[in-house]
Amino acid sequence: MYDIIGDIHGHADTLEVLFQKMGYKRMRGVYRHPQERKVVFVGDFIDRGPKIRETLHLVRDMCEADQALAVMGNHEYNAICFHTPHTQQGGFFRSHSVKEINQHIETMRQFAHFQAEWDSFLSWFSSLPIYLELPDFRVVHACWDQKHIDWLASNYTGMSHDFLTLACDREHPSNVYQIVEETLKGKEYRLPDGRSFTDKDGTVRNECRMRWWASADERTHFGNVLMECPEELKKVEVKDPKDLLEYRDEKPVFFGHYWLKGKPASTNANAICLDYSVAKDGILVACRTHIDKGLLKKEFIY
Ligand SMILES: [Mn+2]
Repeated sequence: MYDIIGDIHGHADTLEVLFQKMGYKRMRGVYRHPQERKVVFVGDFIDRGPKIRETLHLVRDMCEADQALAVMGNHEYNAICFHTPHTQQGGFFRSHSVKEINQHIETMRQFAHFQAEWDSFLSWFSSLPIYLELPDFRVVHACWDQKHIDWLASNYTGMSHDFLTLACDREHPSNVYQIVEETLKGKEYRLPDGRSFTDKDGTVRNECRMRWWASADERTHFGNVLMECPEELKKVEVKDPKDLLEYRDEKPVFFGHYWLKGKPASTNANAICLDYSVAKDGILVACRTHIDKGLLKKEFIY
């Protein structure tokens, strides 16, 4: 069975402590579990933290030794776009303006003398799946919307130049931009009545991230449904919560991405976030799974 691990963002030492807590031992250069458990990583290995190279080696080595699976996070996707030249339009698939550079600069600094190694990680990022549908559960970095997953299942064959051209064109009628953005970065909800708010970086926004995993009985007010909900909307009732995406499937889905705070707890037993902000004074969280009488049992380890 599997241990699913949340967003790491370069915190390799914390990752090694977690491996040891879970009984993994380094053998023949790679962390392995004596009872042949395997790891699934939910993506976001790079940017922000102090040991990005070490994290990438730990994670990729486990994947290549068949001890782990991994999905792509938005930071790996952004890195692919940042470093791939857009041959039709010039420049790169991701803009190189101040905001994008700042998000990625820690990774570049740590790879300053390791260009060939970085190139090999970039091509590894491109090989990562966008989601995993395993027999007992699912994994995605930010959002499992079945209609997006269905589209990817029948159309996605890799991060080719053609695919990036579509995925980075927000005006293109194909909707590929939205499919990739929402799956890797989450769903946003447009605030009602033309409202907006100023976020912590001073950016004025008229959309908020949705807690698409929230259980039905929690979805009463905007304060329960939106992340970073503007104060004045918190007590406003959601008129038709059924219209918002909600995860109702029996098969559990694990994801990361949302910078949750505090101790791990899931409000929906079938949609479990494992990102508890290790890169912002939080903790790195794993979920240990096993099958008991046909049901998937879960236990947080941190
Ligand atoms: Mn993320």
